[in-house]
Amino acid sequence: MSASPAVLTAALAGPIASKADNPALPTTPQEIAAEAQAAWEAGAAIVHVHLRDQHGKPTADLNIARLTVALIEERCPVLVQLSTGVGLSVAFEEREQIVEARPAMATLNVCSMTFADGEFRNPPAGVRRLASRMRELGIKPELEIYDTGHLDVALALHSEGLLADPMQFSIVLGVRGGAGADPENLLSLVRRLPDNAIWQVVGIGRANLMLTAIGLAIGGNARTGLEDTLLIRRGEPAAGNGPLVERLATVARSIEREPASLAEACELLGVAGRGAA
Ligand code: KMH
Ligand code: ZN
Repeated sequence: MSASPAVLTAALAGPIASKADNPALPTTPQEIAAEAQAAWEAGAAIVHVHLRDQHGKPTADLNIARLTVALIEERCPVLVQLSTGVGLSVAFEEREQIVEARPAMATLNVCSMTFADGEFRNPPAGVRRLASRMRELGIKPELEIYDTGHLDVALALHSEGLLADPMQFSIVLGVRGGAGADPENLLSLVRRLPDNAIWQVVGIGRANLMLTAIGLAIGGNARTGLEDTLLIRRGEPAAGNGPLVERLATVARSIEREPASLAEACELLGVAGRGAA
């Protein structure tokens, strides 16, 4: 019996790095769409997208969001997951508006936390409001879990009826302020997930490859991309998201987990795609 397909996600740019850190980092809607296509062709079923304004700063501008989603959709049928994390400098009330661009998926960060040198504010009332709006719009939440307490808060939201099954978790390891990039942290979080949960590993920085490989080996899905690691290996900047996804797809295949097709990813996540298998 072959193992289940692995849903691969490409986090194309994130809100923090700039082209000075890696010239391949996409920041305009056109560049983001081109990178989404490269990630799709390399095996990603989902692209996780942060938006930038004309100065390269994180933005929740709905026109930019709508344009970016449309440009991606013109190029390929990959599922678009917009980040409601946006960037640490953007107020929660602006960030939550992003779901009005009606992506298939969007992130839901359930707790406030120290995030490297900044503060990531996710106030309880705002999180409830956003979860409820996403449920109303049929947008699948990607539940970003940076530590064990975040998982407990997500489960409480589920008990309140704000999150539909199956819950989809990103276990994020390696953010300073959250759980460290350590396999033991991964295992302890995975053990606490509900039985029917779907999950992926997000490994920030140098441990990206090691943590995503472990996650795939123990039955999870995995994310990579320039948001998570600017380097493809020590000292070598990644040439784009395509090569990072290609490498992750190779890891998945080598342990008999084919990258999930769009149809397989949609079925697993309970998300409506746009046709192609
Ligand atoms: N970089 C942070 C603002 C998300 O995409 O929802 C957290 C973040 C989470 O990127
Ligand atoms: Zn993100």
